Amino acid sequence: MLLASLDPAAVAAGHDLDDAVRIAGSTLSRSDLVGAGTSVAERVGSQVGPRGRIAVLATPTPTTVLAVIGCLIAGVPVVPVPADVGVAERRHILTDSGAQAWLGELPDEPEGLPHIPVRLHARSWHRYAEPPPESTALIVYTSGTTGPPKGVLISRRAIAADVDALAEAWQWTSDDTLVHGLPLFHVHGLVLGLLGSLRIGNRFVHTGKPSPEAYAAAAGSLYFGVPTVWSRVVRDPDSARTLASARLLVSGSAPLPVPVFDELVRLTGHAPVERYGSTESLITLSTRADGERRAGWVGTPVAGTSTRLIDEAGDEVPHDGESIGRLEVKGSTLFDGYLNRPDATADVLGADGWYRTGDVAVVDADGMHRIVGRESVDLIKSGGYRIGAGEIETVLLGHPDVVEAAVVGVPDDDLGQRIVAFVVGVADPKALSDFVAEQLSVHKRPREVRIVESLPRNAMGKVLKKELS
Ligand code: MCA
Ligand code: AMP
Repeated sequence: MLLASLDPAAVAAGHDLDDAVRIAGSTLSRSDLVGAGTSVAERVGSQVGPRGRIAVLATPTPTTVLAVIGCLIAGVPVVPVPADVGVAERRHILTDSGAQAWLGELPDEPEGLPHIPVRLHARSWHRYAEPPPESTALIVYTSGTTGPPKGVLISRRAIAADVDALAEAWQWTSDDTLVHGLPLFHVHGLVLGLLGSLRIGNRFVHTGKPSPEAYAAAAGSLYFGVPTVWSRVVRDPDSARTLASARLLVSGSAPLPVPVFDELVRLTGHAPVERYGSTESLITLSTRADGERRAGWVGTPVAGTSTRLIDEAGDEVPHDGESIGRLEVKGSTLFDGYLNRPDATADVLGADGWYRTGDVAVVDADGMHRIVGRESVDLIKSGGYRIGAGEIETVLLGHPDVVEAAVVGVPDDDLGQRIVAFVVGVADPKALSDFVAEQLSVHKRPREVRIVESLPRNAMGKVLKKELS
């Protein structure tokens, strides 16, 4: 069973847990999750049927938790919609996914879709058969270098395989209390944090905004964060020291700067576990609870996963800790393609099962991996969010005051990369930034808009992004 701790028979037989999930000031027991989640499943099943797809505005609330659990019980794929989504991105996600209804929280503008409410106090004890492992659990929208976000088809099998592999690497058990304050519309917060906890059966605490104080107050044993969170934690030494009582601190979604790693060691006594992955592959590399944790390195393949490094000629690169190659991964945690996009799927997923990650890496003789960078400057990681320069440029070019636009990620101590837009035109920078936030989502808004006379271009007319910073 995917959500193994929510087995109705086991819960009825006394394997309950009073505080299985704590989120937004509410506490839900396992029997609350089973009873209310099954009631959601009944409604979803009767309104959209097993071939349906359901949009969930993924705010960090009990409603969202029950909406996701209900769909997973019913076997109906969930389309998590970013909580801070804007107009154009919301329309794109709804149209592309073919979602038939909103479940749970409602956005300002439902775009004509019906609404299925989540009733927190409703209960059903109907027993559903477990949907097939190959069926789609989630369709998670993620940015590419160009065009609007693509829907990544994630199966139940991939989620189960990844959580089990990470449990083995991190010695993650039902005795843990897992804490994070990450969004529930991406793999890190939703798949690893929430669904992982419901599979393993540990207590799960969502802190709301992932501030150092909130992490310190949560008294967890296992903490997840993106590097921006950890860098904020080490800048608050009192909160950081409180985390000394934890068992394991885990960082991922973007490179953890070495000084932040070192400060975590100094203040908490813990060398953080670093792990690497993507929406398409889930988490494929990690250092281990019982192994070396080396600053700047993301570990070895998790159980069921293999990797290879490929050079320009398509040959394998030696594992000598220095030779750089394109990282490819293969295994049971991979996605089943992009929804409606066989072309884009074929670009990254070979018939031989290797997924081309778009990242470049080195591997040492012990199989330890270091991510060196990305192949494309057009994929930006800011605060752990993956953002395509192209989608922001398209929105900016749709503004009447903009003649030309180029978007880059500039190194930033707090966010890893900061989104900066270079714009030719007579425009108000703040208005342009707000325009992107309204159309795409708040976290995609440029931190800076610089109005320039012209953009540097090569002889072919292509913008020279490396000259913009
Ligand atoms: C920001 N603000 C602004 C502007 N920029 N206001 C006006 N104009 C601007 N240009 C506002 C924000 O809305 C926010 O307001 C406040 O300023 C602080 O913003 P910020 O610095 O962004 O901090 P934050 O809102 O606290 O966000 C930092 C964060 C966040 C919490 C680290 O970036 C985050 O949650 N990141 C996680 C992303 C993630 O989960 N990625 C995983 C992808 P206000 O305070 O009012 O809100 S999955 C993945 O990558 C794979 C599978 C993997 O490996 O995990
Ligand atoms: P996303 O689709 O949001 O899951 O982003 C996936 C991308 O995040 C990867 O292809 C990497 O570029 C980056 N990433 C994830 N984890 C790490 C890490 N530990 N170190 C460096 N980059 C990472």
